[in-house]
Amino acid sequence: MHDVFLQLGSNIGDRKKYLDEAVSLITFELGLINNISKVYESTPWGVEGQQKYLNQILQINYKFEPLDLLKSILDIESRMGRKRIEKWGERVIDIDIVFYGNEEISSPNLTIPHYDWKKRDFFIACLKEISCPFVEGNG
Ligand code: PH2
Ligand code: MG
Ligand code: MG
Repeated sequence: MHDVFLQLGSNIGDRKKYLDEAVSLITFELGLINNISKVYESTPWGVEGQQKYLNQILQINYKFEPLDLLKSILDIESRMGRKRIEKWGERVIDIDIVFYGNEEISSPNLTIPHYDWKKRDFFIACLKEISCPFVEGNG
């Protein structure tokens, strides 16, 4: 089993409903949720003129390989109506892999840990709340 941290984000439409839907799909299709943070509202990072985000991080036990996880996540995002029009465009749902155990992966389609997690307050807040061992001061 792999100890995986996923971050959810939504900044269009009924944001809370989208987070909740993602949480159920993840539970049924990817693995049992061990821990889940509160929902945080945050200012869009790196982009202007968009609605605020709701963000949340959850920790699951995942059985398969990182690329299997990526494929399943992209499939859930697209079934939930995610349209990829521009980089950092508004989105009904974004599911990012933050940590996949201790693994470090740098491939064209996948970077683990998430390339930017240390810079974004909303990642740190959620990770600290659920005592993520990969964050300094925790574990
Ligand atoms: N995700 C982005 C870009 N900017 N800002 C916030 N507050 N929350 C996000 O999840 C987020 C963002 C790209 O994935
Ligand atoms: Mg993202
Ligand atoms: Mg993403």
